[in-house]
Amino acid sequence: METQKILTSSEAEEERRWWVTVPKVELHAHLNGSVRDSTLLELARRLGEKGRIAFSDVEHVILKGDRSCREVFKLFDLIHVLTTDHKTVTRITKEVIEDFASENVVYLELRTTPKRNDSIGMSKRSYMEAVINGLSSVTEVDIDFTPHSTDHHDPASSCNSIAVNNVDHQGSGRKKIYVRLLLSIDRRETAEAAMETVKLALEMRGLGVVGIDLSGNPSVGEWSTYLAALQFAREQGLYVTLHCGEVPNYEEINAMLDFLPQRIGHACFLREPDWVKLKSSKIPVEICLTSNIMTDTISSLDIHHFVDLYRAKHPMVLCTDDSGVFSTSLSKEYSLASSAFGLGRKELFQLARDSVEFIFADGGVKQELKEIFSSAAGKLEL
Ligand code: 6MZ
Repeated sequence: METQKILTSSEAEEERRWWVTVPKVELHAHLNGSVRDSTLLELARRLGEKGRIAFSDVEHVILKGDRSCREVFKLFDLIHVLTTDHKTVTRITKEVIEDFASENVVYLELRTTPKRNDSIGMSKRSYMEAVINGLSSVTEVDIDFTPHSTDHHDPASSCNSIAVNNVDHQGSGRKKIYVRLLLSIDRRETAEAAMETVKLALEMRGLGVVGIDLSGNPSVGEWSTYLAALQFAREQGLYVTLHCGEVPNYEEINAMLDFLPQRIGHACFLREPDWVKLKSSKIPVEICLTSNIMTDTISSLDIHHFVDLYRAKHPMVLCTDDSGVFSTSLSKEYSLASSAFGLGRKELFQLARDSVEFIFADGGVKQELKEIFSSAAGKLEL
C-alpha cells in the first residue's frame, strides 16, 4: 500500500471510466437510497402539481451535496413520500438494477425495507410484489434472480422455485446481472413487524430473497428488539447482515459481533477489543467510503479503517450504500479507494474478485462469477 495519490479531476475521471469496464460485485445498496435524482425530481414535480408537496421546498433537498447523518435520514422520509406507491416501487427497482448493470455490476444484492401503508392499500407483501415486478420488468440487460436450490443454508427446506425470469444470453453481447434481495428491518419498527418481515422473506425465497438486513437511523431503537426475529431468520437458513457501529454504541457493537452475522455494514466506531473480535471472527465488512465521509461517520479517508483491515487481510467489500443520496457509483468507490489508499488497479481488482466469496448465493453463481472475473483479468491484462 502506497500513500495517497492526488489526482487531477481528469485523471480521476479516467480512473472512474476504467473501473466502469471492470466487473464488480455490489453487496450493500439500499433501493430507495439508489434512486436517480432525475426520477426523484420528476416524482416531486408531479406531487407538487397535485398540491401534495411544495416542489420548491424539496428540490434543493434532493440536489444538496453534503448531508449530515441526521439530514440523510430526513431525506429518506422525503424519498419514501415520493416513491412509495406500487407503480413507483416497480419503476425505481427496474431503474436501479439497470443503472448498476450499466456500469458492469455483475452481481447485486439489493436491500429494501418492506413497507406497509394502509392509506394506499399497501402491505409489506404487496410492496415486495411491486419490487419483484420491477425485477421482472428489467429489459435493458439480462437478469437472473431465480434462486438456485442452495441459495439458503438449509437444502432440506422447501424452496418455492418459480422461474420468473431466468435468461442467459451469454455470447449475445448483452450485459447480464445476478440480483438477489435482502429485506431490511428498520430500527423504528416493532419486534412483531420485524418478525413479519422475516416470515415474508421466507415465503419469498423462491423469488430471489436470500437474507435479512438490520438498518435505519442508528441513533434510534435498540437492536435487541430484533434479536428474536434475527435468530429465527438464521435458524431458517436466511443470511443475516447488520449495520454495525455507525454510532459509538459500544454495548451494541459488542453484542452484534457476538451474534456472528454473515456480514456487517460500516464498522466505523469499533474500539480496540472490538477490532480484535472482528478480525478473529473473519466477518466480512461492507465498506461504504463516500457514505462514511458524507455523513461524517469518518472524518477523513486518511484515518478510514479500510487501511487497517486491508493490511490485516480482513474480508471486505467496497459498496455504495446509497448511490443516489451520496451521488456515487461503485466505479467511483473503486477509483476513490485507489487514490485515497494508494492501491493499484491489480490490487483493487483482486479485492473486487475476492468479494465473490462473501455473496449470499450458491456455489453455482459463485463459480459463474469467478469465471467472469478470470476472463476479465485476462482481457485487462491484470
Ligand atoms: C442505516 C440506512 C442507511 O429500505 O426504503 N438506510 N440505514 N445507515 C445508512 N447509512 C447512511 N442508508 C439507508 O431504503 C432506504 C432505507 O435504508 C436504510 C434506512 O432505513 C432508509 O430509510 P429502503 O429501500
